[in-house]
Amino acid sequence: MSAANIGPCRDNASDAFHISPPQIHASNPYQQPTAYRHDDSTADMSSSPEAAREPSSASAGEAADMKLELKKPKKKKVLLMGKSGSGKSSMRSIIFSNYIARDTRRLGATIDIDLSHVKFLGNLTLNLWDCGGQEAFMENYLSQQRVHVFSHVGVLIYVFDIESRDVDRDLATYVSIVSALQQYSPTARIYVLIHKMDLVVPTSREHAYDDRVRLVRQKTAEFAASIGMPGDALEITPFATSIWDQSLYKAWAGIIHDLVPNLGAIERNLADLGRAIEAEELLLFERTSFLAVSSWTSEAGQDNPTEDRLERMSNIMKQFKQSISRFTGTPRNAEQFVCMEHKAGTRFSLFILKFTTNTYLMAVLPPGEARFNSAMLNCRIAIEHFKFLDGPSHLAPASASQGA
Ligand SMILES: Nc1nc2c(ncn2[C@@H]2O[C@H](COP(=O)(O)OP(=O)(O)O)[C@@H](O)[C@H]2O)c(=O)[nH]1
Ligand SMILES: [Mg+2]
Repeated sequence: MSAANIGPCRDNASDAFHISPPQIHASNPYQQPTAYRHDDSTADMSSSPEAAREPSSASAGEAADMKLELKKPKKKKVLLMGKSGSGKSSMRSIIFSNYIARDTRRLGATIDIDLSHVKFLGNLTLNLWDCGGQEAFMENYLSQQRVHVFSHVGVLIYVFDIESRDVDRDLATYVSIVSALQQYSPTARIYVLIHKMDLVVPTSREHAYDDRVRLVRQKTAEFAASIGMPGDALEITPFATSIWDQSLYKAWAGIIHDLVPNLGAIERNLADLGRAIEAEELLLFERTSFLAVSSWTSEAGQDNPTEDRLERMSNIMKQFKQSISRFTGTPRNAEQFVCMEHKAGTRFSLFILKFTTNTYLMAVLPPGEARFNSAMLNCRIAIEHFKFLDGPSHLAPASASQGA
């Protein structure tokens, strides 16, 4: 595990992971538990004088909008398309079903459309349409099933195999798919994954990726022009991916990040918590996929030179969950640990805590036992205020307790 990449560079003392049962520290030598204030007006506010002193960062109108947004469960239809064998089912299985990369070799070809519903946080459900990419299926989606497949789409994820021999044909199919999408779901976002990048020699990767993205952009612009749209009207978001490294997590976390309905509220609350516990970084992971939903970094934390540490962490934790599953016999999607602590001597410390029903929280802290204990205690206190992440039903108890 390369956890040494997390946190600022300090010396290399005792790096050892250990899993601990949940502990509540009765005494807190560092500071009094900061009564953590959550700025959603729908939740029971802290009654501390500190919380009363500080004005809410969101205006009243903003809070009302957020309240409305939190109550609205969101369903998103996600089309996963691309040629057969390009790696669609592999990535879906790794991200959402906790497969490891080498297990995907045993996946059979997808016949027609494989539908799955993934509950992602409390009020976001992804309806994933993994569309088998054999030509006969593709023709069918574009003709008989056109309305059924391309209506009400929130996101299209189109996967290109970088090693494909027939690039022109791939691009022609892609344009037909984009055309159908434009007809029935013109507001859908388009993500393009240039996949299996591990198969390209490292020195040529950047060039191969740039070249393929340029071609995809060119075809997209040509299509837009052909239907009388301005050349840049159809935006695509490209990612280079491989199931063999953390690039897959970067792409999917990016996609999910754009879909999470109450991101503004999550980010504000995470920043408040980060400042309260004097953390260098906070990461909020979704429980089963371990995708980073949101993060906050302090000024000192921004000096961290490891730019891909979020997705590295997702990858490390997924591998770790795999190992626990293998050695303990627990199911892959089970909740396998409650708290993990890592103290890297005088460099940094971190913990990963089971947070709300759907999330884990990772806090990276400057070294120091007292600071660590205090932060852990404060994060446990904050759980109550983050329950809004679990969806609309979790707003009720807080409001009810006010009336009780
Ligand atoms: N080298 C490499 N192989 C991959 C990658 N992703 C998927 N594969 C392999 O490609 C094959 C086809 O994958 P699959 O997910 O069934 O493709 P699909 O038809 O698009 O669903 C499987 O043997 C996977 O192990 C990748 O990133 N790199
Ligand atoms: Mg498949």
